[in-house]
Amino acid sequence: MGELKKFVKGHVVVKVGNITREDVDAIVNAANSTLMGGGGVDGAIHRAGGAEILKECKEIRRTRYPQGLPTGEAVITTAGKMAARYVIHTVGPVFGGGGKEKADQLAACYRNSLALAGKKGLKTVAFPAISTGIYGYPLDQAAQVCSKAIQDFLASEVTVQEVCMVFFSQREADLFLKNHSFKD
Ligand code: AR6
Repeated sequence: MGELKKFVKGHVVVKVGNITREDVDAIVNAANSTLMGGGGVDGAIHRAGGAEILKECKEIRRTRYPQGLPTGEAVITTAGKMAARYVIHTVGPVFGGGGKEKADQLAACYRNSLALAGKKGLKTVAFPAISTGIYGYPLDQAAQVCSKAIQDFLASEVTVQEVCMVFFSQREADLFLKNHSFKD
């Protein structure tokens, strides 16, 4: 399973795969505010990367976010044993009833994760479909929000060269490809 389609002059790649295997500068984790791990892609990332990730997350909690990482924010740790160099942890919104606030928070996850990558000088970043699993954000709606956030970011920043959207299944990738709002 591999690359399906490119957007934004080749700077965005949509693929099917397991994000823990992506050989990029940073993979993004759909975390929760505790940063202590969980199910879904969060659990997979902590398992694949090993204990070093949790150790750094605990330090981030202790020194910067004793109350937990707020929704929409992002922090960075090692990727431990994975091929990627870093994990960027972001907290997506719980969809609940939806609404503009949830869409703004989801866009902030992508924008703040990419800004952090840019600040670190990272060129390649891979995202899972944040909030669309356990947090219940419908993927068709999330596709519109995240593609706009990524395209807007790339229009104003030059460090990040490649953004991968990695879907766990072909069905999810197809739904994304039907609903994204990339303009080129
Ligand atoms: N590679 C790529 N995508 C994956 C992988 C993987 N290895 N595993 C799952 N997905 P979710 P959320 C997809 O539930 O909705 C955790 O407990 C999955 O198919 O992982 O943001 C956290 O600790 C879906 O499309 O994240 C939080 O408590 C997408 O990743 C909560 O879940 C996101 O699904 C966050 O929920």
